[in-house]
Amino acid sequence: MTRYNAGLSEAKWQKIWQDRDTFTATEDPTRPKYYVLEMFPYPSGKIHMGHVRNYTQGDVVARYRRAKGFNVLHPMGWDAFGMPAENAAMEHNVHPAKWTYENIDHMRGQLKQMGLSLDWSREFATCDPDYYGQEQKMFLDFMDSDLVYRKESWVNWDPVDNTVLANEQVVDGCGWRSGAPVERRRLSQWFLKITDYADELNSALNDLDRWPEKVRTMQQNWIGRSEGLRLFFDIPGEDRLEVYTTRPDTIFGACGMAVAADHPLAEKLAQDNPDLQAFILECRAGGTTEEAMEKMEKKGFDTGLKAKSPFEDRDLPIYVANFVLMEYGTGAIFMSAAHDQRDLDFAHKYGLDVRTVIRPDGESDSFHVDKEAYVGPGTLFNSQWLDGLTIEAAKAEVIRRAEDGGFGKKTINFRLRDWGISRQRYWGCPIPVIHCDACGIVPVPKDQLPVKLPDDVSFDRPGNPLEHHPTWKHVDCPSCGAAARRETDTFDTFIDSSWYFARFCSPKSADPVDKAAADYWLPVDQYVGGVEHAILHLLYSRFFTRAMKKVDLLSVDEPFDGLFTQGMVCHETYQNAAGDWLFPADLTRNDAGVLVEKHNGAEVTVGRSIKMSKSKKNVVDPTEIIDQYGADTARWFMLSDSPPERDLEWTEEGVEGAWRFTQRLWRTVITGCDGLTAAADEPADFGKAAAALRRMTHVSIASVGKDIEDFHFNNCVAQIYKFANAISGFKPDRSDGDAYALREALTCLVQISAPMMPHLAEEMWQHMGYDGILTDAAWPVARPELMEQNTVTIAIQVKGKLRDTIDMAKDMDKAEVEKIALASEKIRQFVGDNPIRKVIVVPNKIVNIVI
Ligand code: ANZ
Ligand code: ZN
Repeated sequence: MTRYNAGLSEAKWQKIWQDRDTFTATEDPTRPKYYVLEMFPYPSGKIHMGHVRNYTQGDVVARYRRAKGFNVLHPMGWDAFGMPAENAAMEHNVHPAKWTYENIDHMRGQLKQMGLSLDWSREFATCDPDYYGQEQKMFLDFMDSDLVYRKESWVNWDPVDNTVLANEQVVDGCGWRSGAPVERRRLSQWFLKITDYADELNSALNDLDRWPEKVRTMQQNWIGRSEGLRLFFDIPGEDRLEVYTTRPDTIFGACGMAVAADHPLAEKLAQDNPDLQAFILECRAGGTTEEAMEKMEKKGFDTGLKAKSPFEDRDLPIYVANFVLMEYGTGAIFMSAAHDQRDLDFAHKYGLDVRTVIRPDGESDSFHVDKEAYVGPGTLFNSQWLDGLTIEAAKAEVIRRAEDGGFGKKTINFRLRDWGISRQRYWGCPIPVIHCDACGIVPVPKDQLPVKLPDDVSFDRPGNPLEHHPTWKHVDCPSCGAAARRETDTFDTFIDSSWYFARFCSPKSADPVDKAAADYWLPVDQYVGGVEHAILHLLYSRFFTRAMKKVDLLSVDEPFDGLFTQGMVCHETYQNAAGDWLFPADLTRNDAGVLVEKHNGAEVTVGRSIKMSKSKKNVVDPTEIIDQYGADTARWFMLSDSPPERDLEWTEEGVEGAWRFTQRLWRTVITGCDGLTAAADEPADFGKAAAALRRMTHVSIASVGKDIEDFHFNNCVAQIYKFANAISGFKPDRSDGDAYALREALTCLVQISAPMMPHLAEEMWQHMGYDGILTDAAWPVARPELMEQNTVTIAIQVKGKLRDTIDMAKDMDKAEVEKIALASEKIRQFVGDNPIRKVIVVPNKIVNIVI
């Protein structure tokens, strides 16, 4: 028997699928649709094992749904704008477009080798002018619909490279390239009004019941809805100060006020206070990331001003503090030292009162906070008319009195900020507006879109190449004709990935989307991707879907009905004596079986298994695996060992095991078919073994289908192993029943392994003589009546000792069971001539014969 040749067979079937346009999807309202999407890759150069895992999982779902009769859309594209292309331009002097499209060509080839059931006719890259031109058009629609605005805001500024930095480009408070400490600067930036949808984006999470709970929680925390009070404090001689608090119950514990460095009051006071001015500048150094804010030492500057507590005759000192953010709430707070750790540390540092106003149950009124703030539940005290109330009741009471007195307003606040989308970079989608001294901001007329990136740019100095370009930004104002300037900022690349799923519905449309096509395909039924995108990408896509609905491009609110987040692919790490990391491919085992470096035989230190990463070199190149073992082996291994949401440990042994199984499956089918002729019609009678095999067949169909639907691919793998063993163990006699059962089993084995190992399955299907390709065949139907266990194995005891076991029909009559038991040859030997005193029958289990 010939071995299965994965290399030949995979190329053959990939060509057949391609020639037949097997995976090209067309809208067909008469059929139910199923849209499967994996997060599209960034074209970094080559695919990695994380991609293989992600796309294999999606492909199993897509192929299964297709077999179940769905009209499946399973597209692929490229998230192609972003910094790495510009870095390549700077480091290797290659144009970002060339770098990007060459990477895409290479990676497309790699993905095609995996045998994914993708509709390549819909492919696009977000850097295609055709795509980003539509994005620009949509942005103009958003402008018309009041979803866009421009305002000054703080950015990370690299004072050496003279450029704005994205948060990711700030490493430990310094610019990633220059290494210079980052400053904050105010620049005019474009914003999308995601906060208009904050409440809805939050509440609609409850309906996303096909999303992982943890992702919904992360989004909820990010949106950060809180209910609290805006409370107004009078300051003699100044405007009243508005604070936002979620703990109005602690008002009698207030020890002082704090305002942000960018608060109007701080800015005003700084005008004739150089020390305060210096303090404000100090606050502005050190980047805008939340992490940076979290980490820094909490500092304040006493303004000398006092605010009046609204409920009692007490003055509260006002500080400018570096931990209060202007962008959150009102940019001002009252501090309650005893019930907030940050406030407590601040109070200790600056000698403010610590007034304890909440005591835990069981504590007396002498309870007081010293070093550790009390933030748990309890009862109010030291608080006049709040004394004795619970925290919740006290909050409500303070809110009521503040509103009645006209110095407060109950409010809902969100942590979510509007989305700043301006990037001072070249390799992104140009923002389609023009700045005219006479007319202000003028949108580029739609018939002049796309605003294309210029090709001739240089990266020889820091900053934005579009800004440095000699001619590109100089245009005439579309409105008055005077000399004007193009916007040189480009979009945050998260915009590109916020609507690509919609573009796939009609990738060639002359509008951002063809509404009929989008109405047919959306929402995405199953989205698969990494949990690292649990917050931003998914939230932005949810917002974009709503914004696109507002401008009448879409009809749905939510883009992704089902979401699955896959685990990572991990591998052991290796180091030589000098501590350098080593690639697994550069190692081998010596005669003693010890892992050594190939080139010098030196022993290596094996470290624990962690996520594959280039920096630790614990990576395995998918292409090498596919060349050596075939795509089906790689796919099978990806699915086999761990539940798909968990991390998977990549091992050589595991891959070899998967490869051996492809060979075994092949042998099982070839051997099984050898000389097998089975009637097309189901015979009336089946022997015991045939019935058992049929039960296995139908149980396998049902459980593998269910496990695919539930993303339990490792269980599918386990079931297919069991099923293949059962088939190998089946020795058919010459009866019609046996032949039929065997052929049925082999057919179904091939069919249910197809989503995981599509090439091998096609080859086996062809070998079995079926017409047409397996990928077009329907998923087999599991017949419930054949899945029932209708025999039981009964233990036969003589005087309490097990002497025989007999398979009998389930739920048989007791007298009948007794008769069969007594007729057994073995039992007759043990009973001999002894008179039978009693026979006890425990239904479906035991027969005990007492002699
Ligand atoms: C008084 C108070 C007493 C507070 C207490 C907390 C504990 P969340 O839940 O995140 O909404 N806060 C408000 N605006 C702020 C800003 N711009 N920068 C820094 N902190 C700010 O948190 C709301 C709480 O965070 C508010 O409630 C406020 O401090 C603080 F025992 O007010 B609290
Ligand atoms: Zn003008």
